[in-house]
Amino acid sequence: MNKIMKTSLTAMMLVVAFVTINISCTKQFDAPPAYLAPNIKANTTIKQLKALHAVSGNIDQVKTDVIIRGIVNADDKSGNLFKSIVIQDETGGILIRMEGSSLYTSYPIGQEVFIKCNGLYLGDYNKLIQLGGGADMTVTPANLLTIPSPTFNQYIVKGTAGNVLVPKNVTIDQLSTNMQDTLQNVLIKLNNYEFAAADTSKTYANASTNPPGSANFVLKDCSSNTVTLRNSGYADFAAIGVPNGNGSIVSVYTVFGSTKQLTIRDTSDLNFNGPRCNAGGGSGGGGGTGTGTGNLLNETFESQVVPAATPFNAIAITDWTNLAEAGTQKYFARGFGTPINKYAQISAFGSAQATLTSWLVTKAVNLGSFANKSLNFETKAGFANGATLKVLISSNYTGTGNPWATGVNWTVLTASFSAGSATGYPATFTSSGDVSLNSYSGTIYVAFKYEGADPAGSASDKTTTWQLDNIKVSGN
Ligand SMILES: [Ca+2]
Repeated sequence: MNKIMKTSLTAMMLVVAFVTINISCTKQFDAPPAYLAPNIKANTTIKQLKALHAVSGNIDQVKTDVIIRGIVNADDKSGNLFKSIVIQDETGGILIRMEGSSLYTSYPIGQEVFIKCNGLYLGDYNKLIQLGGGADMTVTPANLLTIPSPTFNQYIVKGTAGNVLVPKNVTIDQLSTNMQDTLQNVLIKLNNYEFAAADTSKTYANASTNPPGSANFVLKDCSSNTVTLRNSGYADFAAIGVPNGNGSIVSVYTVFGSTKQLTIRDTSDLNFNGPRCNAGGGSGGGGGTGTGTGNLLNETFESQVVPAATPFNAIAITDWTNLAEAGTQKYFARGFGTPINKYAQISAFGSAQATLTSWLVTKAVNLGSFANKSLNFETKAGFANGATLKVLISSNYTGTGNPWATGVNWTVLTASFSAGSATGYPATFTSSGDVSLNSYSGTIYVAFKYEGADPAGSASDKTTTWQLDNIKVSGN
């Protein structure tokens, strides 16, 4: 090739490169970068991988090109898990031991991961199978080590984010302590459980001891079936009082030897707000015992899945109601910041709906026999131009159907709301203050009602974006 040809070829390549850069820059202003699926496929199920670890106490190194795929069902965000995440596929689940903290910033709940297992190690902690990065053979039984953080990208490839896992509805009899049980490390839901009466004034764990202590609770159902709930003293909910009613619990199913054990991600995994097993016909049965501080509802929205870009997910919490009375817009799970804080968000902005009225209603809250009961929540109003958010309470809503149906009585509660910013978002959330619920007893529902408008033109717009977080009902 002569020199002139070389020069013109280089010039042409520069032109091509310039055009390419220019196109990609323009594109990024229009839309978020397209998601590129990783060029990797699983060749082994989690069940098949676990079968390579047949004897409890052994350490088995994976020596072939095994690739598994799973969705993260639990991470270390609340601190209840430490240096680990849990993933599941259609065949089972497995705990992944990983070095480092705040793993959830890279591997949050809902994240799809592919793991290249060649060179990694399988072991078990009292029969709960785990995948790790090494083995300490100097102790008996040998100790499975974490995957070192500099090698995360060598072994773990991230796929799609924001996958929604629906917990499997199971009964206690379906759970076994066999090491190869396919429900171990899988997200499950048990119904009609409650804390023992003697435990109802306790906190989730012992946060105030040094070091903080974990706590085991024996949960029981109304037929005297039992299951152990284990909470870490390092969990950010360790100091919160346990709920006192009866209901469903979502958790990752684990074992400790021959004990069936549950691991929750956050307190929102428990929905113990119904009447207790032996509530009888007495008034207020099923509520708090009146001792200690009762945490009757605590919704932080942290278990919601928030993808990096649209489409976002409508708020979906067991036994909550998220419906539009006029228009079609629902409350969405959104988040902001690093690490991300998640909340509920509603806005008529860009909806082109002349009238928008949307309801977000909590699950049933049993106020029990506490003398003092109060509601707290936090709001932030962005680009405020008149759309309102109100908080209401009902004693006769049933938890299903339209909250605005004839015969359902709602009372507007007085609370402090974000004053809002007309040009953006306020820097901080505004606390509602303690809203007294002392004139209420028994089962109640709390609703947030958004009223906005996005008609043709902009003169009558009421499109304020409201953000809502940390909804708490407590008693003492
Ligand atoms: Ca939150």
